[in-house]
Amino acid sequence: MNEEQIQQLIAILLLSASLFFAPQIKAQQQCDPPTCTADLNCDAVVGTNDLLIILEAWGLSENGDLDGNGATGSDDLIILLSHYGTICADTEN
Ligand SMILES: [Ca+2]
Ligand SMILES: [Ca+2]
Repeated sequence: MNEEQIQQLIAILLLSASLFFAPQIKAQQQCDPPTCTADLNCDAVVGTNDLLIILEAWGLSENGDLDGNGATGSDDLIILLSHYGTICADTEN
């Protein structure tokens, strides 16, 4: 499987995931900058809502940009997945 096929597979998986989750969960507002890596909506957890932000921004905007290249794509998804489930420490303390 070459890189293009992998990207297409990822896109299909993302579309499936967004269709599955969209009726139940709407992406939350974003914070800038994130309080911890990949926590795009600053709810102190790296999870579904952060994934939705990436899905909505995929190829369209930098809203889900995690690697700082100015676009949202597979590299950002990989970063999010590597942190998925992380409970962020309270940065206020
Ligand atoms: Ca989050
Ligand atoms: Ca990026």
